[in-house]
Amino acid sequence: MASHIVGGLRKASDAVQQTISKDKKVIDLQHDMVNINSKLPMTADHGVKVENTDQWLRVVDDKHTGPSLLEDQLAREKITRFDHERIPERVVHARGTGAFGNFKLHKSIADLSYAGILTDTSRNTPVFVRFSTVQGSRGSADTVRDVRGFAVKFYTDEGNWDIVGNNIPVFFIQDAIKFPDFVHAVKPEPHNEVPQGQTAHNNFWDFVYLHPEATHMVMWAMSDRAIPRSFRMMQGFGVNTFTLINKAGKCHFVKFHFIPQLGVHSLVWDEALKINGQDPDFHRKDLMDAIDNKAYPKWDFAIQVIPEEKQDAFEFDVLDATKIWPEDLVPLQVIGQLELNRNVDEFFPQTEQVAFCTSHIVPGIDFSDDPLLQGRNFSYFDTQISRLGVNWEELPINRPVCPVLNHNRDGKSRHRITQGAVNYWPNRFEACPPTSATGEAGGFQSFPAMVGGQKRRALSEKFGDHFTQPQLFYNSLSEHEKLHVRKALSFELDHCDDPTVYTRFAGHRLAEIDLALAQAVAEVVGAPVPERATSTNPGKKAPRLSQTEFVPSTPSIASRRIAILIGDGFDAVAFNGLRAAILAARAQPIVIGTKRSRIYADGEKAYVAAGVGIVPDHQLYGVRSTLFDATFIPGGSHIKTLSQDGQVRHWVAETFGHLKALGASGDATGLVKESLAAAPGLQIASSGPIEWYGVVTIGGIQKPENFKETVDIVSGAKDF
Ligand code: HDE
Repeated sequence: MASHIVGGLRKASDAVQQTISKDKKVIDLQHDMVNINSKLPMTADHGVKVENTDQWLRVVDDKHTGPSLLEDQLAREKITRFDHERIPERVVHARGTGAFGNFKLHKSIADLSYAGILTDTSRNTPVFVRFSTVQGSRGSADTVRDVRGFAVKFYTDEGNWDIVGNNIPVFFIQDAIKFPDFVHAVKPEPHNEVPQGQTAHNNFWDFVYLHPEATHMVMWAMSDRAIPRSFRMMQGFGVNTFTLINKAGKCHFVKFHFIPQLGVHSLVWDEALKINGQDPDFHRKDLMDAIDNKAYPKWDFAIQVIPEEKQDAFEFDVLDATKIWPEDLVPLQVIGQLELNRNVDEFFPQTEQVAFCTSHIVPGIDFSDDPLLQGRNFSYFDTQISRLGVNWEELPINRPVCPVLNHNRDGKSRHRITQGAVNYWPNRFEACPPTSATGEAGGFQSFPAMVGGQKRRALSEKFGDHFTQPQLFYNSLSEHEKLHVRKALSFELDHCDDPTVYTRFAGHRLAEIDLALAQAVAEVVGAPVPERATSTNPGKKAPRLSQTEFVPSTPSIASRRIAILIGDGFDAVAFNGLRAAILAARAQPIVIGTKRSRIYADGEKAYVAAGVGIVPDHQLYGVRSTLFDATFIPGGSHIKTLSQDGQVRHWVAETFGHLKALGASGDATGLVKESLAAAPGLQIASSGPIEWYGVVTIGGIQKPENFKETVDIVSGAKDF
């Protein structure tokens, strides 16, 4: 991976650079920036220059031994500051990474909302986006099976608007009051703090069995969506139902969507497990690398809209966050584009201190009675106080780009200095008036919804339908996605050692969704195999629930990582040709050598003095095939060395097993053939006539004798 010595600002392309240099948030943040490379002398926090930061002040004898003095205020400052470096990590979504970018509206929706950001197509709104996992702590691995957070802060001219979304369109629970129970159950268990970064444990599966409403989200979490290839290749969903209010005072229900222009792609589970150990920072590095390499990730921004009077027109409740609005019933309208184009300058003050709130909306957008959203609107503001202090909105990353002025004062770490003698309203100076007092336009006005009824702890009847949509989701998956769900469930329940837990979920709950699925999982995890379905599945499907339907309009390998394996004696023509082609396609060729010292092509030794040859990016034992999207091995005399190396053979077989493109030229085709012939994972049942899927060779290749004519591309990964 490329190193990240500088932030993305200096590396951005000219066009993006121009946009960035006018970006209001960039300008705003510059007020708080200092450059450690400025060669200015070191000072203490109170500004005095520091003479020595290496030795504590001591009373020493002639051998220079003796006690340290508490008097050393500089040493004490250094240690004290260090002692207090940590703040509480987020109670959920602790592990994450962020980047800056902008949002451009393509199509005004003035008929639906009067929000400036949704009507003014000339604006370029700065954004900060933070992606995260949910369960693990700050130091957990990136590629765990988990939901991914997709939180967007739009710094709009009218104030900050936060969409605090996920990469899965539904949630585990329907009522916010259940959130502490849910999070306690999913997090490491209280008696032993195990497991880290996984839902594969008794308490999670116990909870989701006891909450049938969680079944829909569980099906998504067991699908490939929960192991994305990259943050750049996943959808973002606002999940909750918000409302849009137009100038005429009409209200529409709305759901927000981000659709990646690169398409939706995932790892296979075996890859994800291995990458956890091989490169726990895989996703954050992927995002930083893409931005550094100017492959700026982009998402279409889309909305689904339901007019207020159609609230009861569907078989699901439009306020239920465990339900999607199927796209055949409520089509998506693409109205804008989100782009990320600048890496952070420093992780802590930006990515760690950014704080999102679902309650941060701007005029023209409003809440709905979605009971999950209502609770979230309380929880986010509250949690920031415990993480960052009551003045958290003054922190540079959180403060809006429009003026902020009010009578909220004081509190820990107050930063701003407000001049003037009053801090209340009304006041004799009429200082800092609300817009209701001046008649000025633009003040936030809540939608005057009619409400009435009894005070009760209740949800509408439609909230009680827990299985129609999980069935819809599962029915809509392709065969290989279904297989992956089955394997994921089998993995997770295998990690539950309490028979009550895996027996109930596998034998009963899954039979509400799909009998064959329940039977297969129950058998493999050792639960009684159910004989009949516990709910009828009418076989209904909906569009775009399978991620295979998210293919980019122009397929591209841009930003993909392609390994080229070489040793001394590689074929320079094949190597150069392929590397040039990879670069031309704006992908990243990454050279993996038998060593990270200079490697020479066939016949090149004579030129050693002239410094030809190539210094690889990595040596073979420093990385693994799992960290690359494809592999190419050029022919040449190096094949003699490579083919004797078990690591190379494993690399080839693993690449194939993980369904990645594998290229070979000349003598390398023999190496590929032998490595694949020896791989046990390929001896698998077939589901279609796809032989040598993804293998491209120049110079001919014979099928190994024991190789099945038809290879199930999905199960290629079976034994890895
Ligand atoms: Fe969150 N959630 N959440 N959540 N959530 C937090 O806020 C909460 C929910 C989501 O990158 C916390 O700042 C409640 C749904 C993201 O900083 C906390 C409920 C969705 C992030 C909190 C939910 C999310 C959070 C912890 C149920 C998808 C990370 C730290 C009623 C739409 C944001 C923090 C970031 C973080 C509460 C459910 C997404 C405790 C009470 C549904 C992406 O306030």
